[in-house]
Amino acid sequence: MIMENGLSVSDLAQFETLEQFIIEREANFPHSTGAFSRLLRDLSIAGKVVNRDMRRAGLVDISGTTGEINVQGEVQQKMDALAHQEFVRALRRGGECCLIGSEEHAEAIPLRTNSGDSDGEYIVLLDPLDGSSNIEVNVSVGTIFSIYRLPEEFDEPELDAALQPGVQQVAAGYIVYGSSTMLVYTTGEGVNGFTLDPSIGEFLLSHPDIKIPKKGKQYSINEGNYNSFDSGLKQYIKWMQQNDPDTSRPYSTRYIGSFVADFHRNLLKGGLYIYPSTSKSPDGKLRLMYEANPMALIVEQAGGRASDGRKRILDKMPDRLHQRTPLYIGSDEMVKMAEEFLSGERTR
Ligand code: AHM
Ligand code: MG
Repeated sequence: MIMENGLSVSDLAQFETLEQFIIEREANFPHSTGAFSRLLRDLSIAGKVVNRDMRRAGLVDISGTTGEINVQGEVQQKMDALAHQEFVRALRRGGECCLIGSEEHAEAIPLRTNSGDSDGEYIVLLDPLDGSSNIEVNVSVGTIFSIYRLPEEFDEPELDAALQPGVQQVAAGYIVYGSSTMLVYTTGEGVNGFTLDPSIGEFLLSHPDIKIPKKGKQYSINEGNYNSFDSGLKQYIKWMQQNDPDTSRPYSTRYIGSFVADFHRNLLKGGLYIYPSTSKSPDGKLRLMYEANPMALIVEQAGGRASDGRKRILDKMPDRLHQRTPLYIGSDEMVKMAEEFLSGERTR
């Protein structure tokens, strides 16, 4: 039988669903309670809801701004607010999460109440919709999530429980709403990517065990800010632009302005994404806890590297939920070379 999308039922049967994959992995841990699997299921369900809403943006009144300014001082898009609500709702309903930190909410959101509506042991930090100003112009956007366990010393979930370095993440992932919708995640044992088949509403394993090439030929940075980059970074950019066929230079610039989309492309093809400190944003623009850390865990699990230019992202000790960090992330050799230029060890 041929389905609407041209795939036959037997084609689809070749693919493992996200749910099957999670259950199989869980079976490797004999004492697992299934809570973590249910948490991932809740996140994937929210992702499907956001995906559905986004596919109708432009037809129904969900694109454009809410007129509010979010905690970052940025204009909040209606889809930002909607995506935040969908993830909070799914996590609250699912019961496995005790604390949420979201880009769209100033404070951490505890899910345990006096009525004890959740005994969840997991903390989820997320950017519900990254790059959302791109929705109006039909460019890919994404959700990024980071998962920690509630440390034993905390009886009740509170912000301090979430302020753990990225190396303590138990899992991290993103959903890219692009020409197709993909969920990519890691639990610290490699990285796997699942493509949403809209005809059956399931994420199917399409990219098993993703590895990022050691070096690439593309770099992603907002070069409009060039004048405020530090001199090491300017030298590195000039190096990437030089003509040298032996090292495949000049490299190409690819910058969508949607971190998840830029990261996803670089992960599959090799490349480097940079959001450095600039005079306007001395600490960089991206947020450590729900943008840099989860992507850093994914990139390292795929064989790549993530740093703030000097230090490994995953080792940074956070002091607040919405903390920013400069970010150099992608192919191992490209990030290392950036660090060499920034330290002055290399000038050309
Ligand atoms: P957001 O979380 O408010 O959407 O901001 C993050 C976005 C990233 O997706 C993107 O890479 C970056 O901001 C683009 O910033 P700029 O326009 O300064 O280049
Ligand atoms: Mg963001």
